[in-house]
Amino acid sequence: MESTTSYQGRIHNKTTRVATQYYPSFFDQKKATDTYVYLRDAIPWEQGVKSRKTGFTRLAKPLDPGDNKVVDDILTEALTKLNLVDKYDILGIYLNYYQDGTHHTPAHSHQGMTQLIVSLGAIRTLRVGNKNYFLGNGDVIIFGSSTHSVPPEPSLLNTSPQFDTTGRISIATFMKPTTFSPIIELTDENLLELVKQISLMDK
Ligand SMILES: O=C(O)CCC(=O)C(=O)O
Ligand SMILES: [Fe+2]
Repeated sequence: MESTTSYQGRIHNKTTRVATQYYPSFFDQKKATDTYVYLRDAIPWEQGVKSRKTGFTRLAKPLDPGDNKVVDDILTEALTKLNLVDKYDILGIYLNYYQDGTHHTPAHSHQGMTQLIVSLGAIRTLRVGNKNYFLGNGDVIIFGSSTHSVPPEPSLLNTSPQFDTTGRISIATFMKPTTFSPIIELTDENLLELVKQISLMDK
């Protein structure tokens, strides 16, 4: 039993470790600002997840792929430019709306997920593990199952040099690697396996 557990642990660590990749100004300012304004005004925002400690945290809206064309298009553009379209499936989308510096996201993690975040509007700190990223209008970041948070910034007035707002909207995207990867590393072993499968199909 014990060996099974540690074996699974090894596989788990191997498949879920994702290095954090930060892309400042991934989207141009006009596109980022237009998307912020559209989402701010068009989304029927709900009270986000409540924290046991602080109560209200932020406004939010869970979406599935296909629910909102603007969100789908911006995510497709990000995944296409990063050459990740074939590598990940989007399992869910969570929009967060921080209207001012009191709105925040407590520390949490998503086990086994890769998270891609598009940040729109005011600059806010995203803490991933023990590193701080100052996400601005149009930035994109990708990270794995590390603990992360958006701490309150009570002194926030207008931190966006390009954009007059204290509000921030994040498009948080939960992804898993596709089970079928078109990139198969050809080794002697899997070549042999492939030949066996093909000869079985012939029968
Ligand atoms: O707003 C952010 O950048 C983070 C949001 C987040 O972690 C989440 O929705 O799971
Ligand atoms: Fe998260």
